Amino acid sequence: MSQDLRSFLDLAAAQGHLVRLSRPVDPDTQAAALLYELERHDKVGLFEHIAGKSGRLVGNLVGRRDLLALAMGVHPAEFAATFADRLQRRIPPRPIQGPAPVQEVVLQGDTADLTRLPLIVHATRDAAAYITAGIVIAHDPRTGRRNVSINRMQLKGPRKMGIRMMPPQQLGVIQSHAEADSRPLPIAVAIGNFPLDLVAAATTLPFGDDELGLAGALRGEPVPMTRGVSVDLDVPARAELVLEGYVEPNVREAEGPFGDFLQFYVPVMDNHVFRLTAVTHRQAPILQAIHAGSKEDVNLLGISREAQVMAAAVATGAHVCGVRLLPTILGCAISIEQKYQGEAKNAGMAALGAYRWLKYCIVVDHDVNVDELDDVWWAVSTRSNPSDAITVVDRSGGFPRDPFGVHNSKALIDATIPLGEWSEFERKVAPGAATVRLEDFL
Ligand SMILES: Cc1cc2nc3c(=O)[nH]c(=O)nc-3n(C[C@H](O)[C@H](O)[C@H](O)COP(=O)(O)O)c2cc1C
Ligand SMILES: [Mn+2]
Repeated sequence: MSQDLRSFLDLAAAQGHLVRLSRPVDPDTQAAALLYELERHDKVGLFEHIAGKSGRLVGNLVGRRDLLALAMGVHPAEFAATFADRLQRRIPPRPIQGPAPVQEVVLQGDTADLTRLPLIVHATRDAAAYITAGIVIAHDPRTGRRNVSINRMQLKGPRKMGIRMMPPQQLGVIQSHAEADSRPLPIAVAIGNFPLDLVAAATTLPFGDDELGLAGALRGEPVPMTRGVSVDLDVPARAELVLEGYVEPNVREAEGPFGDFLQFYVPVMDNHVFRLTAVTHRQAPILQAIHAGSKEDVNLLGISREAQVMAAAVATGAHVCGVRLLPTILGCAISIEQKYQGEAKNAGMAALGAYRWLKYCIVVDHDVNVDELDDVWWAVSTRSNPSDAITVVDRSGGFPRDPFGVHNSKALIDATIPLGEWSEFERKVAPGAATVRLEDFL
């Protein structure tokens, strides 16, 4: 089966996790709230009718990790280990055999019109509708190497968008190389992707390491590509839609405000400007929207960072059972099977050091489910003594956009029980807990 958005939607449907929204949805006043509704219900949603726009929209596409695991062809319990293994591998993309679905419809010049697309307003004070789930493809003019990342883009006109891409983010660095020669930077923005490609795009690899090579490794086969119609770039041939164009050199314009991933609005800032040269798409394309800071956003950014934290904690010699970044990528819970007193602190410090933005790290015992915040907080409140459980590291630095200095220290919370005291701390279990079901008694 082809690995693309449509096959993934089939997979979600087969698992009973796809809902179709057949009634018209207003892109400015309803769609964003429905994304939260989808998250609350843990469903992938296909919006079949966005009022006044042409094309469909998918929401909460990567909210469920079990579906991502199935997309990788493994059992959900194997997800983290499989990702960590494939993160070390690369399968480079290759040209598609036969016609490219993404170029079934080609629009250039005045017929290419961004205002026709089902782009939505994500938060009440946002400046405009935004693209939040596009993967941006560019080549460094100095090395020729490709980079792929996710960057928000503000709708500004039929053929103009603002784009957020500041160094040290690699697209920003690449653009600065083009700008040094006063050259426009050609880019392609693919929307409606196979979810594993989004995971790859949200992963920070060393500069020059092509995220599409990781996407291929996650898929287990190359991402099929085709040549852009107006730019000298290859684009994902089975994406739903591609915007082709360029980033203007030496131009910055106001972009924002935008409700960003810490749930705050980032203020108006001077950012880059994208000029559209072509839109290509499939018939009845399905675009995608992601809420910054939503569970799926944390999934996308968290998966690779959890692998990083896991590797660091394991390197201390700890037996690590689980790592989860929740509910933002600034906090994490690690469960370990503790072998000696103090091991939790060593594992937690390694985690805090390995991932720069990590601000709070909570270490729990192996019987605590790190995917459930309630469970983690239960462990903190029942098993830790605040006077010695909390270790603060001053002035360690963290998330960089920090005008009020709330991210420049780190804390570790050791919520593990005193070593060897299982009989005192064992959780009670109701008789029949594993087998008795309410529905059998109705
Ligand atoms: C939904 C979503 C939106 C994002 N928006 C931006 C953005 O506007 N600007 C940015 O610098 N990074 C953004 N990111 C993060 C980058 O895509 C991510 O850090 C990526 O790994 C950067 O690629 P690079 O390592 O090649 O620089 C976003 C991530 C997600 C999942
Ligand atoms: Mn990169």
